[in-house]
Amino acid sequence: VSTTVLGYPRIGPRRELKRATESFWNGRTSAADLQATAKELRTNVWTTLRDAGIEQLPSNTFSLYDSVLDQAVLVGAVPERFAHLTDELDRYFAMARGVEGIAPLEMTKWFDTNYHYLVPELGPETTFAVSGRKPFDELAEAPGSRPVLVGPLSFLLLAKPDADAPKDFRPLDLLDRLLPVYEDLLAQLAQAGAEWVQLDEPVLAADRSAEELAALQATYERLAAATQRPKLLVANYFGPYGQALPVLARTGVEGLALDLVAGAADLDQIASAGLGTKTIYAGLVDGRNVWRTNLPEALSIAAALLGSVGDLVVSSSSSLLHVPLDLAQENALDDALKDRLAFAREKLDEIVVLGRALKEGRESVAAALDDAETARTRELAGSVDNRVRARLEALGDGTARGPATERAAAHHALGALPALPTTTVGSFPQTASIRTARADFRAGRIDAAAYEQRIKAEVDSVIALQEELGLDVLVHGEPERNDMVQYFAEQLAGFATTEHGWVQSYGTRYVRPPLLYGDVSRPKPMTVTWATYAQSKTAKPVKGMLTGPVTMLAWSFVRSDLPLSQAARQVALALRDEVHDLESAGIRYVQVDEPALRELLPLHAADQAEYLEWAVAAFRFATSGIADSTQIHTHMCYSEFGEIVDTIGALDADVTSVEAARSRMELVGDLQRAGYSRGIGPGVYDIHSPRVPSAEEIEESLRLALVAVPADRLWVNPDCGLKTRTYDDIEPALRNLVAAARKVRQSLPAS
Ligand code: THG
Ligand code: ZN
Repeated sequence: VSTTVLGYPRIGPRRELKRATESFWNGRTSAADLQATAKELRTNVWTTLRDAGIEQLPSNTFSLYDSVLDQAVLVGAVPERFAHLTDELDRYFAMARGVEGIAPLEMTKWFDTNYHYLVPELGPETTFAVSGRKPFDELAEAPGSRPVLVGPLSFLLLAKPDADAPKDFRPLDLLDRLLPVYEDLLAQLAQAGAEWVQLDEPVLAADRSAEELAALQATYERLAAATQRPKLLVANYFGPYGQALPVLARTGVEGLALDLVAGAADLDQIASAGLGTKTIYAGLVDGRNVWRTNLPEALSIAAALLGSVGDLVVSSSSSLLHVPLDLAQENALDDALKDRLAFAREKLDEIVVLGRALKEGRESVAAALDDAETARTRELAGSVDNRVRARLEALGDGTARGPATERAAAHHALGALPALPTTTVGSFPQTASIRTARADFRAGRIDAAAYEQRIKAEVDSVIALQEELGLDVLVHGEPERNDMVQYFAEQLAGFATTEHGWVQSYGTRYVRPPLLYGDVSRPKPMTVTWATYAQSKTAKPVKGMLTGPVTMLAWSFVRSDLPLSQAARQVALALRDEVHDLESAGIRYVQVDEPALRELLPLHAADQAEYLEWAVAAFRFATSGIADSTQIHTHMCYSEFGEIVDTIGALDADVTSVEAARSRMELVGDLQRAGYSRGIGPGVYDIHSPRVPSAEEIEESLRLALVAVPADRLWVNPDCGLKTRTYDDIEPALRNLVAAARKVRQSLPAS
């Protein structure tokens, strides 16, 4: 019996990696400075793990940007357009972020987490060869450690065909070309002294075809047959192995890591899977959530496993990358809540306790087990709020609105809008002066009144700009919000927020997910003051802006003692009250964004219908109980709509704005074919690019959209919020957007 983790946060206790990387990008520091900080951060991690008593250290879990990108570079999968960049580090960051005239690799969600990876681009021309020294250098820095690589199957299945690949090309076709490079890597790592290598294969947590399972078997039979290699640990996480477990059991790999939190279903097949000679890395401590482990229960599971496996290593369920670093840094959290939490550092202690209990007997750690049990059962103020539960009960289903046609008629009767109304998705640029004001306020350099004045001045100018541009439905611009989820969590009971609980989202961008620990309620209105202030400055209608229940959950750490569906209903109730209050205050348009609706979609197709049912119900619960004439808008910002086209209709919003610019309005037709019959605002330009679209391009997009959707349902808007842009980009772009809408409007047949 031994102890390990599958990976550890690399960002540093005070986001040192972010600062070092961004200052290198800005040219303020050198590559050597960045590498020195990186090395120091790695050393600190290994020291922390060792000092905590973790026996097997992972290496190569550090990354300057992303581990999938690291793996692409390591096997030489560098697309042609970057080949002329000779400096390794410059090329690496060019692949991550692009450079003048060269687009970066695409970035996409890492399974159902809030982490994003860079998508390798492969084609029939791609050749592979071990390149660079990263895992070898880290192994030299941490002798005796276990290098972690993305496994060959996951690498190929997470990649996409490059732009020149023929239609029938699939990255998996390259398996036979890739495996010799892994054999080479294994040989070199063995030579460098690695006893074990960890090959991450999280794609096994999703549904896999028979062909893919056959590829899995072939891959690991072949790698296991290599003459010179370390012992192989295959690590799947975020779900059970399912059918992949017996497949791998038959190969010669020495170790398998199991996620016994998200993949506890595998426990049923461990005894029969033929693991009697394998080392099982038991992922008993949750790598994805922040609650203390139920140690007595974890210990029983581990003890039961001992009989059916060759050896046992107590581990985290996944890399700890997805949780904040250290609870000890949090000074403002309530003690009783803190007592329930374990961040990455505290999870190490849990793993060590479990390891000791297995080696030296339960009695050796009796005090720690008792303490965990007491903390778990001690009452936590606010975790049950009977008023919330009674209100939910009394409201029942509560998702009904009037028929959509009547709502459209009621709204039309207000006569407020022209055909093809123009609007924006909500946020306006967060200027340096807003950020300064927020920082000054936090640091106590300005008081609440002065801060409010600054924000009001910003709203004034955002409203004035929209009036001058001639937009039809205005927004207040959200200057008071940093991160939307953080903003609402700070105001809702049942949520707590952290000071330093940063988690990497992508590259140098991090988020601080709030902690949803108790029943959720809204002590007072959250957005009404800003919405009505903005409305008081204009005769045009102002749209209220809220974040939907599913997104609030997806981007928070959610309590584990209540089903997600019920937590979602509680958040939805608070939002429903907010929508009602906005309506009472005269706000006739309320947008409830669900950018993360697809993010929580279960990895297994069989679980998806149930999820979508409660997710849709929560959204509808939040947006009903209001007048027919009040318009509900929603916004979603990702391009892979395939799986959820039907869901967009089921949300029953009056208007949905979506990303469509990059796919040339194809989505409009897709939605129409799926029977979607409400208002639609296909984003007419891509805000993620600083390029200003011409009025002619936007006009062409609108005409394309009008082929699929009647004019009385078409809205005109950019494809996402404008928070990350500058006024220099957005002013001319919005001017062209309004001009294009007017032009198309004039050419419509009179109704
Ligand atoms: N909020 C939250 N989660 C998210 C997003 C979000 N997950 C998906 C997607 N959007 C990720 N995108 C980003 C984009 C920008 C930043 C983080 C995630 C970002 N972060 C600031 C930084 O790292 O400097 C810190 C922001 C802050 O002060 O809160 O810029 O929008 N929850
Ligand atoms: Zn968006």
